[in-house]
Amino acid sequence: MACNLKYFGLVLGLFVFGLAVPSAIGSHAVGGADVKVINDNNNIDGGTPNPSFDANNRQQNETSVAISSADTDIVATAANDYRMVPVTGDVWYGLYVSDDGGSSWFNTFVPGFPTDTSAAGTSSPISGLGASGDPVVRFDAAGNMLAAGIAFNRSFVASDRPLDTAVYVARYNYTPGSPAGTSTANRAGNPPNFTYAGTTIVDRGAVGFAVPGVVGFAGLFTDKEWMEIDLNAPLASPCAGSIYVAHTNFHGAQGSSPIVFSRSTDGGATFSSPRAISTGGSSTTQANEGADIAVAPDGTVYVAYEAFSRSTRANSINVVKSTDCGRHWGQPVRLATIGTGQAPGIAFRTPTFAFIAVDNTNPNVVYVAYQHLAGDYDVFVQRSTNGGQGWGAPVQVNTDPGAHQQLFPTIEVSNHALHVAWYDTRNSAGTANDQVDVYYACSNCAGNVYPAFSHETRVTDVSHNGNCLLFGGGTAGFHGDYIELDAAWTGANHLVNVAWADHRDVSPCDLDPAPGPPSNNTGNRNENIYADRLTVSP
Ligand SMILES: [Ca+2]
Ligand SMILES: [Ca+2]
Ligand SMILES: [Ca+2]
Ligand SMILES: [Ca+2]
Repeated sequence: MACNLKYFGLVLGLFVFGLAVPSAIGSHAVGGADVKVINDNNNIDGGTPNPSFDANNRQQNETSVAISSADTDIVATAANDYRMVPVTGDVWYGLYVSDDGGSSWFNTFVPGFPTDTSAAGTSSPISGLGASGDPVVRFDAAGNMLAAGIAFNRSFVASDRPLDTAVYVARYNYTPGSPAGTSTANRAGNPPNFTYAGTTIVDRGAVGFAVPGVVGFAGLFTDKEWMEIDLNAPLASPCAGSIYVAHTNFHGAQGSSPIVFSRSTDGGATFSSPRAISTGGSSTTQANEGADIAVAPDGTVYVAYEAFSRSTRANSINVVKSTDCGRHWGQPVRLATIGTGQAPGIAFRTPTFAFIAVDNTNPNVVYVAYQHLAGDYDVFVQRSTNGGQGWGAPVQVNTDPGAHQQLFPTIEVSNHALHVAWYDTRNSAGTANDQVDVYYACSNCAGNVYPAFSHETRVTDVSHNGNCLLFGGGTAGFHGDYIELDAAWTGANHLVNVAWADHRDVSPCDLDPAPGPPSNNTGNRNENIYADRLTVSP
């Protein structure tokens, strides 16, 4: 996201554990041609942008992905979308929906963007806020779509905007057969098969990014939520249908930053008051970020997050657990001490988040993924087989013949198989790390049993230069802070949908850190979202 609050904890920690070695077994995962998700203008000046059309060829990054549990042909992704910057001056929440498994994509926005004068827009509780992003998209068991994000005002303005930072969830009812709506610069059309049904504030604060005399920012900034929905049948989980949101509340640039948790038991109409879940136990830390949620097949809720200490400079990955639908939480369990910091050779920031998934066949088998810096970054997974109390040794998922960067892991489980994808600079020349690809591997698939992982599959058809300076007027790199995959089991194979930010359409790629060139409409800021669907054998 465009704010710079997510990675205060850029310190080096100790790395004390041994590593298992991935195995290499024959082909098992087959990707398709990369599909361009963004409806842009192929680097031609195309006039007026709107939620359906990136006419000015601007940036999109930071992807979430979900496959509908009602119909695996329906896939959603979402991103920070800068297409309206020439009109509104800031980023908004781009929502992209496919009804053919990811072969084609409808583009729209969550309502409420600054020029949205529709009834849906003006009645939204985030109407009046200048920016929105940090997208997460999910489907409930009936196929309804939920879109979680943050919204805020970037500049310090006081009395006219009493609410200027929020975590929210927008709901789209599944309406099979309903046509795609029409978007203009003043309204966002409905995705095909969905009908927008309102937005609810989960948490709110007030923040000033440029308060006189204050370093960093003042106030409460509600940052980077993640969302999961309990998709279990009512007989399997007492919490079936619950919607869970976890996010980080930054209290000033130097204050505490607990992970807080909220739940909805009415389909997103209302949420419980957010409560801190990350500050207990003997290894308590007041500074946390990067939370992810997983729901077990019995309804147990797990949250993983990164903790960092301003006094000891140690960063760690931690997990907390609730067995009563998020009402009460156990003490945090620390499973890894990690190295963090800016990835060498990479111009975009590389913050560390934690990611968690639960085996759908066993509620006590839990996986956590993270990136660890020891000279270069690699992607690691750890597993618990006793409900998160004890954790096995870290397993390095990626091979790394050239000591390049492996970053931004994303994990999910389908039918006992663990799927992992990440950004990878292994195809850069020599010691450079400028060429970015997406790679994929799995465990408990294709004859591999954890801790063995499959051979790695290159998802991207072409590499892209991740170091293009697309932000700050041509002075700064930014590539989003995460990517995501989702997986579904068909009865014969796993379907794995991945989406990522990509610079292949950026022309020319600005590598000069001096200011400029100014943004044009013909491609020098044309970062886009691309996606692929892999078919993976059991
Ligand atoms: Ca591909
Ligand atoms: Ca590496
Ligand atoms: Ca420049
Ligand atoms: Ca674009």
